[in-house]
Amino acid sequence: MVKTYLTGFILLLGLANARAECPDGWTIYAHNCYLFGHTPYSFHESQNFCVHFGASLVNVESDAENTFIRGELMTLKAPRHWIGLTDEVNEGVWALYPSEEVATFLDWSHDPVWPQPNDGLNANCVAYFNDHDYHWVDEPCNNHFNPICKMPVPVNGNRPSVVG
Ligand SMILES: [Ca+2]
Repeated sequence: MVKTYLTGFILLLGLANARAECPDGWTIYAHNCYLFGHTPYSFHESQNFCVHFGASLVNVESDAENTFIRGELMTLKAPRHWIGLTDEVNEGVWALYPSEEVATFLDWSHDPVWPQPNDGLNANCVAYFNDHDYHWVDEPCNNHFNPICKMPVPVNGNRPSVVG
């Protein structure tokens, strides 16, 4: 009897976990899944890469989320990664991509030699740079960096929620 309950409990735990899981290779943080791409693409190719998975280039929306991403990049010793932020539409107005909402959180590099953003009309897309302590740098959108994709944790609607 006890064993039956225990088995049921473990099964229930397994299903509960399955309901809040990211696909293999993705990292969960605060109800979202993140993919740190290993292949460099242009900014727009990076967005296509993310859309292929039902995701989008990451919109970094808070200090906490930024701290999470920077920690992951430092752990991975990753080089340079695009995020979903651009001033392609209005130079100097940094908007989330693709929504075009003006960003309320920014984390430009305060590098003493190359403070960011610093390239005006030549650089309309934004990336984390390892050589800027994983803060943000404006870059030409055709440069090739790895994508960071973000999507809500998938809901497994076809799985039973409770096991009797
Ligand atoms: Ca610009």
